[in-house]
Amino acid sequence: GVGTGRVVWFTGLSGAGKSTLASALYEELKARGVATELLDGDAVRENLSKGLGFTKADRDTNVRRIAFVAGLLARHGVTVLVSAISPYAETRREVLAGLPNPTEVFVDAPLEVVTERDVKGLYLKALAGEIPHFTGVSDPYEAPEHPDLHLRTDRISVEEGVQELLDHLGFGA
Ligand code: GGZ
Repeated sequence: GVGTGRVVWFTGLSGAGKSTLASALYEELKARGVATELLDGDAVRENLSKGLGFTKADRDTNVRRIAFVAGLLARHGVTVLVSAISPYAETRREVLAGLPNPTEVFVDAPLEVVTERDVKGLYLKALAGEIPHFTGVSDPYEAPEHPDLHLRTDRISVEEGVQELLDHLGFGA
């Protein structure tokens, strides 16, 4: 391949902090002159995956599209940061296995914590039965059993999480 591309794949519940960590890492890498790109669930669903819903089939399609683009970029030397719930372990395993230098990051906060945070009010609606197929409430989330990195966002700050990521990825201090 061209250069030293890689894919850092953030998986976890809605509100666990995937996008926050991925965008903070993105800024840090950019500041260090690293060619980097961010594929965020929200932006992807407005563009690349517009029209897809939250059935298993649609989520898997979304995840495979993201992985396809991530692979193209990574093979041209880009450090690609993916932020998507990607709730199905087997689908994650399959797509990550096809990507160059993959790192699976489990962005983990207990359901009680994300429900309490409820940044977008989605958990309240989901618990009221107003959102069918809501991850963690009425739809599965299969946590990674052996992630490359496991970040408990209810226990560490964004800054600490970014530092762990930088250390793990070999960007040092
Ligand atoms: C989960 C949902 C749902 C349902 C809308 N289940 O916290 P958010 O709001 O900004 O991020 C969530 C996003 C999930 O999209 P992903 O592409 O990451 O999901 S997947 O990887 O499973 O394809 C959430 C919002 O969309 N959202 N409905 N039913 N999250």
